Amino acid sequence: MSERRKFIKKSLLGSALLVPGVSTAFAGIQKNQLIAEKPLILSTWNHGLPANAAAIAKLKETGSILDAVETGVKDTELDLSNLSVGLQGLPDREGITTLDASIMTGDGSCGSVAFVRQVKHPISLARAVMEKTPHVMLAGEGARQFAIAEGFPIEKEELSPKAKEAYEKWKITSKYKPVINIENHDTIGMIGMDKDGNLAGSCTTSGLAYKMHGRVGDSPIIGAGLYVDNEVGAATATGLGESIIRVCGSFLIVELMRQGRSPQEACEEAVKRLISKNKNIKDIQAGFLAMNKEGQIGAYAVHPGFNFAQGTLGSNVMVDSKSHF
Ligand code: SD4
Repeated sequence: MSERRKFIKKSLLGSALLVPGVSTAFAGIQKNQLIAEKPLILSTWNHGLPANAAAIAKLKETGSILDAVETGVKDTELDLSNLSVGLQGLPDREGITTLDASIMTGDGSCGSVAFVRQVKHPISLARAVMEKTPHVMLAGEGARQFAIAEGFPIEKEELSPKAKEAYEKWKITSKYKPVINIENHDTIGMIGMDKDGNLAGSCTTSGLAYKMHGRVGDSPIIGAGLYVDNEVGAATATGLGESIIRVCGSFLIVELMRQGRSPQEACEEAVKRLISKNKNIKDIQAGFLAMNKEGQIGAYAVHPGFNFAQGTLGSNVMVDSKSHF
């Protein structure tokens, strides 16, 4: 691409980014055209805006993209209004909130925790698994024991007032049916690149509301909810975890980018694959978010309603994703 075309594309994007907090129409930007500046942080859904801001502040402070993606999603883990992330999230069928999280850097280092209880920052526990154990994933009571050994505070096990109220209501019928963009809409997946092109990502969730006790979604599964490779790019996922695991969604996107697809094309192909492998697609929402090493961005979902926050040093805006239906 000529330098002039690159400049025009950057300018177009720049003008979209000048209005903080204003949603831009991603649909208007052609495939392959979205080139953002570095550093770049992308994260899923509206809570991505404050999360991106926390990530960017951390990046400015330490210069570490790993620190940035950990700190960014910690903000969401503490957000009491978010009922799909952190200990305030909606519980499983038994009334117990269990958390899943993963973290990864572009050199292949990764860590995750699944089905963990009483830990306020599962993302930091996932980072500790990555940095302090020979393993990639710890689950359930073992993950909690590791948290205790590492000095993480263990929280009292009680539902937040909002979650308790919702759970009591749910118990009246006790029916579980994932509802598009209502129940499945709040996980945070964050991917970021520093000014030198080093990548990292994080993903954290309380999973699906009223899931079976022991259910683990895509978010802590490296390759499903998150995948990062410094040679290519990064991807993360949100939505019905079972549908995402079936196609190894985030890994699939990174591999498609490795073969030359743009992040947008890769996200669209992954959604197509997901649709082909899942029955009752009208009841399933899933969305993917990706970037490549050049700073090109992709986002695509099964149904309308998915959005993401795009942050750079100078701006932080919401962008609407396109969808298959
Ligand atoms: C899960 N993928 O546990 C998560 C849920 C989610 O936005 O993404 N909600 O299946």
